[in-house]
Amino acid sequence: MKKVIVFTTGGTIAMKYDEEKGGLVPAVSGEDLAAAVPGLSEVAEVEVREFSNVASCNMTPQLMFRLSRAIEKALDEEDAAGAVVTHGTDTLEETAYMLDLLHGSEKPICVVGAMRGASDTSADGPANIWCAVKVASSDEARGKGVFAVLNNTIHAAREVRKTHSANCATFESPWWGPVGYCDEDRVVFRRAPVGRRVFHPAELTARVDVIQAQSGIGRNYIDFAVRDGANGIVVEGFGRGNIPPAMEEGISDAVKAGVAVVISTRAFAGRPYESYAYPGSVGDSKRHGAVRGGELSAAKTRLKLMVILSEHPELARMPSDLEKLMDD
Ligand code: DAS
Repeated sequence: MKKVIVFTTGGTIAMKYDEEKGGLVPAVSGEDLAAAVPGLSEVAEVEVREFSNVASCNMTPQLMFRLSRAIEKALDEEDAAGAVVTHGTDTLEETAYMLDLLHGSEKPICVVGAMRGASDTSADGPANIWCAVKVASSDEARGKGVFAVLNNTIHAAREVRKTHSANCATFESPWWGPVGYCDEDRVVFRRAPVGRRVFHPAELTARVDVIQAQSGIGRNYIDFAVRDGANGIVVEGFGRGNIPPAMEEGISDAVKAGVAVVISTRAFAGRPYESYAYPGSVGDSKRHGAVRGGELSAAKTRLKLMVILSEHPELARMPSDLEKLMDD
């Protein structure tokens, strides 16, 4: 029987209703989480390692990086077939993507959460964990990177988004759809994530801020980020990546100060591009020193830029080389 190492980090999946506090709070240990899944021992030999027990709004890129280190070390153990991470759903897609950026081995990693607490009626945690362990121990998932596995569907870490604040079918991969599904007797992939790139920063040292373009805003948030010590800024533009023209001079000064500026899009899918030539267009931002990002959400563009600038800080001053890495 294959062995899967389950890292628990917290989230609703490990929460119960607290009468006194009037809401769900962290309450379930890693061991109890696994013990509550009927039939899990028939899927794989499961070893639980508690990493934390927090709501996922407490996760930071540094914690994600440390989690990645712990998982990669565990997966170096010869008898480990794969890993599962239990996680709050709010930032699940960020942790999954950070792990994916750093994951070079063939062994699958599945990040799993739940929309209902362990004490709620029809808690979805046990079924989700069962599927995640099944996928992590499957041959089908090998060599394909990191996944979010919930509601019987398998999503690529790079593509998945939380799309509903409460529904159990919240995770979707807008535009692309899931890569596969987990059934009672099998794991099925209908497509493979392509274009994964793995990075090897020694530490996560770069700080990157996200600034969302909103109608009528100017350069002040950009100026603040630069003054406050950001190494990179992701500007989440409209549609094709266009932004209010009043932000452009701020971008120019940020780039002159050695801060990398990457344009992403507020749109759910698609990539920014220099289709237009008016003030505030991506072409204009590039003339001011910015770099075009790719199809990633702003949150994931931020994580990728953090990882890249941590490994290659010199790229902040090499826009065309940085763009080749960011626009993929
Ligand atoms: N409690 C939230 C979190 O920790 C939501 C969840 O897990 O579903 O992210």
